[in-house]
Amino acid sequence: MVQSAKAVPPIWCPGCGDFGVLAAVKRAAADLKIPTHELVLVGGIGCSGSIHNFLEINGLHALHGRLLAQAVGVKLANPALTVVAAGGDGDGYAIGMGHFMHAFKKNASILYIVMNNETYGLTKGQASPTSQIGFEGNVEPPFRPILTALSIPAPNFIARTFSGDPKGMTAILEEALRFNREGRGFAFVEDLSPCVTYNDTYKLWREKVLDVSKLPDYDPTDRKTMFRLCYEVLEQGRIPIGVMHRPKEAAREGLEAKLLGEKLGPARTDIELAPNLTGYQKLIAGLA
Ligand SMILES: Cc1ncc(C[n+]2csc(CCOP(=O)(O)OP(=O)(O)O)c2C)c(N)n1
Ligand code: SF4
Ligand SMILES: [Mg+2]
Repeated sequence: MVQSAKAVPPIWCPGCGDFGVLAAVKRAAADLKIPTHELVLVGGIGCSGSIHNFLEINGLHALHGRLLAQAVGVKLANPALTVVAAGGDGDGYAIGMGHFMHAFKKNASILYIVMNNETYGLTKGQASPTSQIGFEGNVEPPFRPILTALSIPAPNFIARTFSGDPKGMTAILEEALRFNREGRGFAFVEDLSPCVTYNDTYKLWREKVLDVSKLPDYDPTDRKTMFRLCYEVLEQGRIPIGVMHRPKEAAREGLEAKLLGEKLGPARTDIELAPNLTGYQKLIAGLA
C-alpha cells in the first residue's frame, strides 16, 4: 500500500489555506534534512487529505476518519520512519473522533496535522464539528480540540498555527517533527486553514488570533495553566495559537519504544514462518 510517488500539482482552489500547510511541511522537512524516503504522509479523506499527492514522499490515502490508526501502524511497523498524518476537521473530529482521543494516550511518535476550516470542504461546505453556530444551519456549539487535547494527561506536543502566518507555522512544525524524531511521542498541530470557497475566514481569523506565548502566565510545560489561558482567550472571543504543551522531560516516551524497545520493527525484521507453522495450522483447522 505504501508507495513512493511523484508529486502532482495541487488541485486546491486558489487561496485555500491548505497551501500554507503544504509549504510549511516542505520547508520544515527540508530544514531538518529528513530524507524523502524516510518520510511517510498518511492523508485523510477531504480536500486537506490529498496533501501527500503534492509532495514527493511516501504517501498513503487512508479511510475517512481512520488515518491515525493507519499512521500508528506505519510507525510501529518501522519506527525509523518519520510519520505525518494530515486531514481535516471533519475527518478528525467527527468520524475520527475516537481515534483522535486515543492518539494522545497511545502517544506514538507521529505528527498529526488537522487543517481546520470549520467545514466539510470536499463535500461542498456542510457544517463540521468545529463550525460556528449559524453556519449552514448549525445549532450546536463548536468543539474545542485544543482544550480536549490539553485535558488528556500524556506527554504530547500540542500546538495551533494559522495559514496566514507561514513563518510561525514552519517553526512549530519543525519543533513537532524534531519531537517525533527524538521518539518523545505524539505531536498534534491544528492549523487554522480557511476554505476560501465555502467558509472564507481569513480576515476574521487574522483579527482574532492571539499568540499565547505573549501572555504573562505562559508556561507550556504546565497543562493546568495552559488550559486556563486557552479557555480564557476563547471566552474573550479570541483564538489561541502557538505552542500549548511542550513536556518538560526529554525522555523517549513514544509508544514504539515501549512496545518494541530497540527492535527494528516488523517491516525491517526477517520473519521465520517455520517455528509458528504448527500453531498456525491448528488455528486454521479450528476455523474449518
Ligand atoms: C466513510 C465516509 N463517510 C463520508 C464520506 C464523505 N466525505 C468525504 S470528505 C468528507 C468531509 C471532509 O471534510 P474535512 O475532513 O473537514 O476535510 P476538508 O475537505 O474540509 O479538508 C466527507 C463527509 C466518506 N468519504 N467516507
Ligand atoms: S473547497 Fe475549500 S478546502 Fe477545498 S480546496 Fe477549495 S478552498 Fe480548499
Ligand atoms: Mg474541513
